[in-house]
Amino acid sequence: MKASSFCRSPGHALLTLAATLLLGQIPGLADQNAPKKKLVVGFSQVGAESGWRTANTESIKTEAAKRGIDLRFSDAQQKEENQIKAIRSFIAQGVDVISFSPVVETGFEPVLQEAKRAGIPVVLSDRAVKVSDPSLYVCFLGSDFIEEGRRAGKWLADKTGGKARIAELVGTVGSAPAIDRKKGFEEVLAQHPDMKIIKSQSGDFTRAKGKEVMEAFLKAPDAKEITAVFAHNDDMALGAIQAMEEAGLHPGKDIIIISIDGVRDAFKAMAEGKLNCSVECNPLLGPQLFDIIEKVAAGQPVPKRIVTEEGVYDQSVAAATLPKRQY
Ligand code: GYE
Repeated sequence: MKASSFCRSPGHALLTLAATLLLGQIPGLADQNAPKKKLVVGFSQVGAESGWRTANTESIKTEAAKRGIDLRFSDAQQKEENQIKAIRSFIAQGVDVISFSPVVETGFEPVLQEAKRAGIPVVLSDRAVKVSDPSLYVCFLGSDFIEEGRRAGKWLADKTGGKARIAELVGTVGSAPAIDRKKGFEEVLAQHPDMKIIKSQSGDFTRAKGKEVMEAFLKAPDAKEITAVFAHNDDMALGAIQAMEEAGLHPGKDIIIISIDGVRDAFKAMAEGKLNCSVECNPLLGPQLFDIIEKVAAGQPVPKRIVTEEGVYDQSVAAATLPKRQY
């Protein structure tokens, strides 16, 4: 039978047309064969300052690709103004969801209001913002940085019997992890009168600046008093280790070093006896982040805060754990 023989009369043709229009009203029937619209997500990343960040970026990009998401990725090079520009451009592009890892906690309120006015939901990844209106973002996925600071403090108190003169390498000034890790660490110190921070300076979460700051600490007249280093991330600790070695010291022995993140290079340094402990901060947020983003895009409810699960590793387990480490 020829295809044309289906529409023999004008009446039949009208009926066919009506049926087609009707089916078009029933969701899921008419567009079954139409290509699914890709979810468009704008993501503004902090930068590429550390091993943690590299692993985090990789996790986000891989997961987006796996799910067929159109990811518009932008690197802010650790500058808040670059992030604000990126978010504005995502709004102009009309993306479905915006996600970002804020360099610092404050200053994002106006641009978040713009996103809200444009009806684009925002999901925070890794770091938090301080805003007066919590409806400016739908969900914050990330670690409990205060708890990480506490874990570092407790480990150091145990290791040193509650006696330490500490040099602190602080993360990016004004960032959630720097503020909260210091807070948690100092909470523990408050219970140990013989544990004191005698030096504290920002190394901006990078290896190069961690090294620079440690060099300056080691040149100070009271350098010999330092018995421990608390670095807010592994990269700064690894920089500090270089500085100590260049100054003829034995990192991990002459000075006890504890840091946060638990990246592969930290495990290597622990296995070599140079770093004493690393508190875990999991960067592999991609799968959880896109679970949240897909729910948000589908209009489903998500919790306001999702905390990632993490542990503490020291030299006693470093060599055994290293081969299994994903980042
Ligand atoms: O610890 C550090 C990175 O925000 C948790 O940022 C993150 C921190 C991480 O530069 O290495």
